[in-house]
Amino acid sequence: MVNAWYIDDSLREPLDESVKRSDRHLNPPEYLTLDELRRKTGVTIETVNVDKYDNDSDNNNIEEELAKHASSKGYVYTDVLDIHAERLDNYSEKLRAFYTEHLHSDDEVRLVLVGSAYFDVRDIDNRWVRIHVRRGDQLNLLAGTYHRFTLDVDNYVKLFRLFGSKPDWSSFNRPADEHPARVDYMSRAVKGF
Ligand code: KMT
Ligand code: NI
Repeated sequence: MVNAWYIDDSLREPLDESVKRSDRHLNPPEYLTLDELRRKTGVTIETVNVDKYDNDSDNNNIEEELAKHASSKGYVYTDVLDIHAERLDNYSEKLRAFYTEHLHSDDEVRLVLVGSAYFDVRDIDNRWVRIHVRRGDQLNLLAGTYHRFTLDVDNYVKLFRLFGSKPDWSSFNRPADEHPARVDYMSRAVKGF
């Protein structure tokens, strides 16, 4: 089950790594239900039974099985991102870019295979919402959503990435208010998504 909450944004960036990766709750904590999360940010969460894909009869690996499943749902490209210091090239640089507030022209869809992490998204009132995702959680983030990503204190996540069209790896750092995806996102936001 995914938890989402408003974070205490009173501390100025750049933050110590330990603060950045903490839950950063308000006092008292202010959680959002999944319905509030959708209405305030456009983010939806699906739960995928990843264990099912781990134990398939053809002895294919989980990534192949998930890719087949994704293709049946209309995704045209998938890959795996293993966010581990020794296995991911340019690890620190990538983490720095992921934590820089940005948006994309396409939806960002991420399924957690192993570990856990935080996705922070801006809500319609420009407040940061922190979403804690774990194995089996699939986060669907609309094109044009301002967001950022960080590992949590457990320091490891393996993500399955799903793309509805040919991957476009560009990120547009904030401010990108004139970006067509942002303009479109804002017009959906006023209608409550
Ligand atoms: C991105 O665009 O890749 C991100 O926002 C980082 C989260 S997925 C590693
Ligand atoms: Ni992104």
